[in-house]
Amino acid sequence: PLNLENVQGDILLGGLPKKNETFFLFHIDDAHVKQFCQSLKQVANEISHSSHTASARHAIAKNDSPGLVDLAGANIAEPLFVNGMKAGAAGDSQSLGDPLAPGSTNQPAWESGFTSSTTIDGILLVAGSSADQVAQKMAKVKSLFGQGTVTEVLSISGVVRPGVQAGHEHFGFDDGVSQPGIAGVDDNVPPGQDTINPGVILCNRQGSQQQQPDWMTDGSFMCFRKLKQDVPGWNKFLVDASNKLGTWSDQLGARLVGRWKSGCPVALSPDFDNTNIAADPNQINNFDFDQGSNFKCPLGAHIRKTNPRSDLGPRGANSFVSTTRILRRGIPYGKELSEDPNGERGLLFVCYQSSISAGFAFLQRTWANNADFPQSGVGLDAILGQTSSIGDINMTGLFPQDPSRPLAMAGINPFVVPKGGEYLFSPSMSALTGVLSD
Ligand code: N7H
Repeated sequence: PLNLENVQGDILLGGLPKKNETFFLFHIDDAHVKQFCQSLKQVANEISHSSHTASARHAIAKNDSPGLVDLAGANIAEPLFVNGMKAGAAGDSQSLGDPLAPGSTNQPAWESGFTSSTTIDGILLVAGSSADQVAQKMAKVKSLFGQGTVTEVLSISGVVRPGVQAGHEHFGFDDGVSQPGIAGVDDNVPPGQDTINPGVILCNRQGSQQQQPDWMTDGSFMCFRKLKQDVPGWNKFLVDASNKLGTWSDQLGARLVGRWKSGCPVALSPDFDNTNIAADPNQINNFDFDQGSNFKCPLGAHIRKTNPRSDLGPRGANSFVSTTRILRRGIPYGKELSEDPNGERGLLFVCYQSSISAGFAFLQRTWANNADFPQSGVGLDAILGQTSSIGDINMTGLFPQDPSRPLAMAGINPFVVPKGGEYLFSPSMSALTGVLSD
């Protein structure tokens, strides 16, 4: 049976409450791997597991480090993790479709920390109820790493949006609405929220797609992406395009996402934002898509691309769609548009899964970036869809009155731009205090 206390706190049971969160991305000094590993025992004492509700939590995840490769012994059956998200022939940024840096054939147009030659070997994440609390806790945990064992590559902080926007991402949509329930972990999963096998999220459990070395049992791969959002560009596009096309900006936005800003699904309320539906946990996820049709929800809407529900056949824990599910644990970053009109903002996207190739990378490459999924000619995912060259985005099905009418987002840049990221691994608590620190 699952031992929840063996699983790090950000993964199951909705993660832990977070208002502020800092991600410390570090390199492990080659000459000090042993000391680093020894310090993990102390660090693990500060790490919360799923059955705690402490307000701080940390994930240690290492990629590329000589230490982990040694410890792993046997091969890790996830080449995306082994090779990393980084640039270059072996890295995954190209296959994800991340736009290339000007003049480069293999370097993504990421911010410098993520392309630095100092590799990201691990990430420590601390969350809490204020920036001060997080800073203090981070300083404490960092002090537990042995002297000279780690160097900072990047430190990135996120913050939940203020007031009524709490829980909403920067385009204004309620986020974290649809998450799968985990069999044996989540009780009373509301209707429409599928229950998936624990092995879709945790390694070597029922439903895992890959067999990993024993020490990885109950760990989970973490995908981290810094995604910049062009909020004024998105808002302007919605107004301009909806004026031209005879709809209004909120409806166009809702149809591109598949939900209104409140979280109400367009599949249940195609014509207006029904906040009663959004407020009712028994309704907000209780829908399917009209198979093959886009009358209520466009086939290319973000939530239909990333969770096609019944589009591919009957739902249920053993359906194909259930093997692609992820647990999303991201947080917005950057100031409010009203406070800092020229500042950068977006989403520090985090998700957990037992297989990156079946989870995040599959959703991005095979569905979001595929103009012919779930049906020929529906276009890229308007939020996430990308090809390595920034091009036009075309979608059909945006207009309930005339579903074959195309919307061409011609000549504009996508509104979500990747700034960097990495594939990491969050080991179980017993691996942290045992095999990884011995
Ligand atoms: Fe998405 N958005 O604000 O438009 N996402 N997402 N996402 N997303 C969802 O159900 C958004 C991103 C998924 O089960 C909602 O929580 C933005 C990545 C999945 O019905 C909204 C960004 C990936 C779901 C957004 C972003 C996904 C989902 C609806 C980047 C993985 C659940 C609210 C800046 C590859 C689908 C909710 C389901 C929902 C937005 C990123 C995947 C509003 C702005 C990178 C699986």
